[in-house]
Amino acid sequence: MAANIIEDFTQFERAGIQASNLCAGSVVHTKTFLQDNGRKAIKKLRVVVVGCGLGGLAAAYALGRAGHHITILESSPFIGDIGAGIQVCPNLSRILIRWGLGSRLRNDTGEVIGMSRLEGKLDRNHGAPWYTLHRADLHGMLYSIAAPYMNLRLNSKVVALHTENQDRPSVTLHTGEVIFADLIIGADGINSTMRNYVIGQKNIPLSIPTGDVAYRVVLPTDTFGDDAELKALIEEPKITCWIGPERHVVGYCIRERKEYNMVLIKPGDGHPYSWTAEGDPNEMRDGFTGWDPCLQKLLARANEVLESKLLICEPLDTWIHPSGRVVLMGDSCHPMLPYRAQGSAMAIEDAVVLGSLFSRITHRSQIPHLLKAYERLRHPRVTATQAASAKNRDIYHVPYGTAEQERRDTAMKEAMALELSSYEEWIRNGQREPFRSSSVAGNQWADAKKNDQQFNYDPELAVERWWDAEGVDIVQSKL
Ligand SMILES: Cc1cc2nc3c(=O)[nH]c(=O)nc-3n(C[C@H](O)[C@H](O)[C@H](O)COP(=O)(O)OP(=O)(O)OC[C@H]3O[C@@H](n4cnc5c(N)ncnc54)[C@H](O)[C@@H]3O)c2cc1C
Ligand SMILES: *[C@@H]1O[C@H](CO)[C@@H](O)[C@H](O)[C@H]1NC(C)=O
Ligand SMILES: *[C@@H]1O[C@H](CO)[C@@H](O)[C@H](O)[C@H]1NC(C)=O
Ligand SMILES: *[C@H]1O[C@H](CO)[C@@H](O)[C@H](O)[C@H]1NC(C)=O
Repeated sequence: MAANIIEDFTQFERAGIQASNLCAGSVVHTKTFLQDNGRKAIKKLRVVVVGCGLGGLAAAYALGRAGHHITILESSPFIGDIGAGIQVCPNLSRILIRWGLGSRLRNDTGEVIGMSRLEGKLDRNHGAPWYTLHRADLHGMLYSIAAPYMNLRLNSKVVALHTENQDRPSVTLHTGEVIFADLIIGADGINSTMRNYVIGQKNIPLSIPTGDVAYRVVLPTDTFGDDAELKALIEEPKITCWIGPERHVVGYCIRERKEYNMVLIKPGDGHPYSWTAEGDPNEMRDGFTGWDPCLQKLLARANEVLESKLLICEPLDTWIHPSGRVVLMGDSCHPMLPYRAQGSAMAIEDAVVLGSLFSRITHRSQIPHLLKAYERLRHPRVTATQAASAKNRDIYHVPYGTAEQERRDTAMKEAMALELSSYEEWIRNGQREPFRSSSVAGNQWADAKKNDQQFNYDPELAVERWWDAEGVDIVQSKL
């Protein structure tokens, strides 16, 4: 199977256009590769991107390729090896492959997930594989493609936004330096400064706590020694999920299986807004006593853990500053609970849509209209994804010994059986399973309709549709 995937995706990259046609019977996208067609904007803008995270880098690449002049302002003094594992779902891997990162995802750092339920099937149905990798490695890949298009300024913390002069908004750095632009993009993550300015200083809606804390652990797999149970976790590519009342754990390999990454979620407090704060390994272990002995063995090996408080906000009414020249993307405007592995995908999709829209600009007066289109195209999808992520929390965390638990477990087993049988069917026929909206409520991952919605969305195609329907007129009438 693995060999097939690799072959398919070499072909996928080479074939370039019509990538999704590789998956027989899947939604066929004929107009892919819009960015790769190399459309350059007629009006070149000076764009300031605040924040050099995954979303900011993706925006620098997408907008830079479209011909705009990009400056990224990043508060951190260095770009380093921070964070832990991250999942790259089909919708995101499709974008990254399109951006020429397929071979690096494959042979450098990415770990194709071939769990029987996902292997082949996702690949076929959604036209792109599922990877797990270290956030720093994904960041490094995006950096390498964005570098030619951007002026990155580290140690540049943005402390204020000014929009008095509507055509020339500016940001002020901690040093007092003022930087002007035609368009400013807030990609400054969950503890966003730009958000305060865009939606109004007083209103910080991120204060809804979920009551959960997340721990992140990365274990070198050479510490697994000869333990057969632990080695089984890493022998085949897979994502393992342990679920129980009010808590769950997700584990998978990264970095050519040299590291095993785990995210553990339980009730608790944790450090708000931080990806780097350390937690107490014993406190973490205490939350999982009596669980699967295999998990206990893993946790016993954890000397260092990262800890953060899980936060979510109500969907913001708007992501656009009233001036129409400043906009938010990624975690700054739609942080995700990590229950459906979509935070990075949503940020990078935002970037694709911005890049594709702004490759069509012919006059500066069109900026507010294109930002409105961006919001209209992205807001419903992102809001639905936030809700699906939150729903997984309810499904995973039901109390033991309740009717709810029984229902969930039965549903999950049925879903698993269904998945396995349709997988076998697919192998037999070499075809996509018939589209089926699963009646199974237990496992959103096994719900064909939900997976289709989540993973078949193509942000460039969404822009193309909008452009054909109304974009052309709006933009032309503003000439
Ligand atoms: C250090 C770090 C580690 C992470 N680790 C993980 C992980 O292990 N697993 C996971 O699922 N997600 C992790 N995330 C979050 C994940 O990257 C995001 O959820 C997702 O990719 C959305 O990306 P984003 O670009 O919107 O925000 P982020 O990736 O969070 O990037 C925001 C960037 O803006 C910078 N910034 C913030 N404020 C300012 C300011 N005022 N001026 C200038 N720059 C500013 C930050 O330093 C950061 O580089 C991490 C984020 C960070 C910053
Ligand atoms: C992939 O691996 C091969 C062999 O190790 C190496 O030569 C090549 O440079 C790698 N490709 C990328 C894009 O990293
Ligand atoms: C969040 O941002 C504020 C303002 O820049 C800063 O004072 C605070 O330390 C940040 N919090 C974290 C956890 O980084
Ligand atoms: C990626 O997954 C998210 C989450 O479901 C979904 O909303 C999005 O449409 C997907 N993107 C693609 C390109 O499939």
